[in-house]
Amino acid sequence: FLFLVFVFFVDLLSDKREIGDKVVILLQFKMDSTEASMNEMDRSGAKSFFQTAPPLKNGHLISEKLKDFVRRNSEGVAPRGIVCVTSGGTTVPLEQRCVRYIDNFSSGHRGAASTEYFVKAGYAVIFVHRRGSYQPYCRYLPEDSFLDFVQLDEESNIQVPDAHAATVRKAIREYHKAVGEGLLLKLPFTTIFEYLQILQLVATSINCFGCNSMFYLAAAVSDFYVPWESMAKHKIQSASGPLDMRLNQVPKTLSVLRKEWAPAAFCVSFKLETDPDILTQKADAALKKYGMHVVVANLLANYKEEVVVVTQNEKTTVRRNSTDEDLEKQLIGLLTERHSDYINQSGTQSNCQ
Ligand code: PAZ
Repeated sequence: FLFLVFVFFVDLLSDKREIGDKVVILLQFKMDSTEASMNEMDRSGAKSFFQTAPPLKNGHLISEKLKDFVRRNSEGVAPRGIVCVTSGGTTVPLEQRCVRYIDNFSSGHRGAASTEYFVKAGYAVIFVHRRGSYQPYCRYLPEDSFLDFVQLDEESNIQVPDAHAATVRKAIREYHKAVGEGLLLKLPFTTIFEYLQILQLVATSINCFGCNSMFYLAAAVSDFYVPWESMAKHKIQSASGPLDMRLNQVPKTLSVLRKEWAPAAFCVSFKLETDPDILTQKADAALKKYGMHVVVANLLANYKEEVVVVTQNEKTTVRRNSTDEDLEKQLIGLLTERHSDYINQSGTQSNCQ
């Protein structure tokens, strides 16, 4: 009888384990297939987005500029770090001959300030920015007219008033140094169509830098758009009454960037929210979903004062110490450290010849 109970017990255990294994395998399969189908959806979504987007007007020129910039910064013995900083908001045109558009909140100040600190840290920077947004080294523009910074003397020579002299001198010096040393390439965009096509060109151009490349994606990118082929050709008329419009979802190109365009690059994306209760959970989700190395989480209410740097292992709050200081100084300090750790752990090398 005891022997029979023992046999039954062993049988039960092995069954359980088998059932357990089956469940694990099943769950694992479900996760893999969901992830795979999501990646496939992102990939095919991106493909059809690019196929139907109006082609870049100056795509050839941008490619040439990128080629030149990559060549210049990959010469020399020690590999230089290269970073693509995206900055400002993308627009979604509602008409092909665009009179109206949907915009995204971003002045471009964060991207402009960050670019300065990346250059200071020795990086070559590709500054992909919204036309008319804040620019590195002259962040006091465009809000303040440059005419406030100059005056004419008795002989009509242009002078900078003493009150602004130190700021302007520093800006001129640092800007010309960055440009003179070939460390800054500026590429402007306005629409979501331009932005994503430029991002793809940049990513595939700097892929040869391997782990020495970084993406710092601070731009506020549209989530919804009107596909070009279904967009009104001319100005939408108001006489026909209220406007009903269906917006498609913009494909999630972050995972395509990570997996296909620049798989060895160190990727930092930003997450802006208005509800503090969901901020870090959304950042965690973006980290996993798109395979980002870092997500910088910020709230609309205080994004100039504080951000949370989220990685797989840490959540570090970065606060600016005073209103005279840029938060980006500390933020870029932290990110360049994390990038160095990544380079040390990663095996990939620059291969731009
Ligand atoms: O450009 P800016 O300095 O006015 O603002 C920066 C920011 C808030 C747009 C940026 O920190 C950010 O969160 N970008 C990502 C926005 C998004 O989640 O789409």
